[in-house]
Amino acid sequence: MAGPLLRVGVIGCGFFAENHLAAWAGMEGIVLAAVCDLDEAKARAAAQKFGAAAAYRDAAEMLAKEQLDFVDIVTTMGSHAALVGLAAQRRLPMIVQKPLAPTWEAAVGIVETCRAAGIPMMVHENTRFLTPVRAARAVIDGGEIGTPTWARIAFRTGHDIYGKQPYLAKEEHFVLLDLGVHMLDVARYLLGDVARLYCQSESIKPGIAGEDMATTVLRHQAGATSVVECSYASPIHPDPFPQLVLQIEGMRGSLRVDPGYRMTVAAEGAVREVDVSPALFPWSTPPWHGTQESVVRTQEHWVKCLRQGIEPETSGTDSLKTYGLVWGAYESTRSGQAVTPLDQR
Ligand code: NAD
Ligand code: 89Y
Repeated sequence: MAGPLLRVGVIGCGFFAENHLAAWAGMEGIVLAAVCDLDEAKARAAAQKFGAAAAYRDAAEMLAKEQLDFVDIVTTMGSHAALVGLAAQRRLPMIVQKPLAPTWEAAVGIVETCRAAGIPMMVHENTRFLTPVRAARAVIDGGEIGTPTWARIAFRTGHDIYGKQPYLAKEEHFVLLDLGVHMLDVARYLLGDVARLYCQSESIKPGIAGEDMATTVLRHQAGATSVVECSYASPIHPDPFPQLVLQIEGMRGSLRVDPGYRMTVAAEGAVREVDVSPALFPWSTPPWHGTQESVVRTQEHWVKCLRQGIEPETSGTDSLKTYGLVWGAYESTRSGQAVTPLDQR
């Protein structure tokens, strides 16, 4: 551990927080000081399971009573602005789960609140921290496939995501905001920022409020084109959930990440296969192990940046570029036109 112990308070002890809590509990240099959930039984169960000393049902009370170094907000997006406001009043650094907010304006407001308070803030955008995504970026950075010209970034599934996350069925802005935010961030991470985008989306599953399939075409500032596919309505077999698929073509070669954590790199007549399997922890629960490892890597990145006083990769400011794509995609779907990302206007 490089530095003093850091005390974290976690707000939200639902489905996905289990991964955050397991990651904090196992991380050197971190004390899981307190947990909080509106549902007190969930907070108490989480405190007991992950060894937090205190459990609260009111976030304001937790922040008032505990001596925390930072806060981890793992609630759904509708509560983020209020909780960020509470932490910012106490000038507490914070990491906040995606989606940051239900609207573009609210996302900008959250980032501005943190900027005005002068506190570090990072969006918990874990997909770019997946082992296969980091491996693909390392191949690009190494120059093996040359300058990227085209990419496909796809997450298509028919898995019943509504079982664990029933709130998703009610979101009017659905797959682009829930999943698109991950995939669009990966597109930015691998190919750089975006000049223009075009999107088409559909609502396929009966009874849901929002779109569950979206195809977005991005023109990156460096000249590459990418196709970002998001679908929760794909009756495919075998279903790769929750794995993404990547194909990146460059001036000298290409790479593919296929389900099963296999990366194939083809360049200048040679082909090599790389195992890009995630690490397993004692608490990993396949098929979620890839996502779970990315949660650990995301939280490690946040702690490293906090300790060193450097801006995280997915700081609030940086993340607005991703949310500018998400809300640009919604605008494009409505208008039928290609648009510039919202943050560039
Ligand atoms: P959930 O509904 O299971 O849990 C959220 C919890 O927050 C609930 O227990 C609720 O009582 C609590 N809560 C809400 N408002 C609160 C408040 N003001 N104070 C204290 N507690 C409060 O939701 P979930 O499925 O765990 O999702 C949480 C977030 O994680 C969502 O934004 C979701 O998109 C995200 N998520 C991310 C990934 C990923 O891969 N990054 C995967 C799944 C979910
Ligand atoms: O909510 C989604 C996310 O963030 O990544 C995949 C997902 O968990 C759907 O289950």
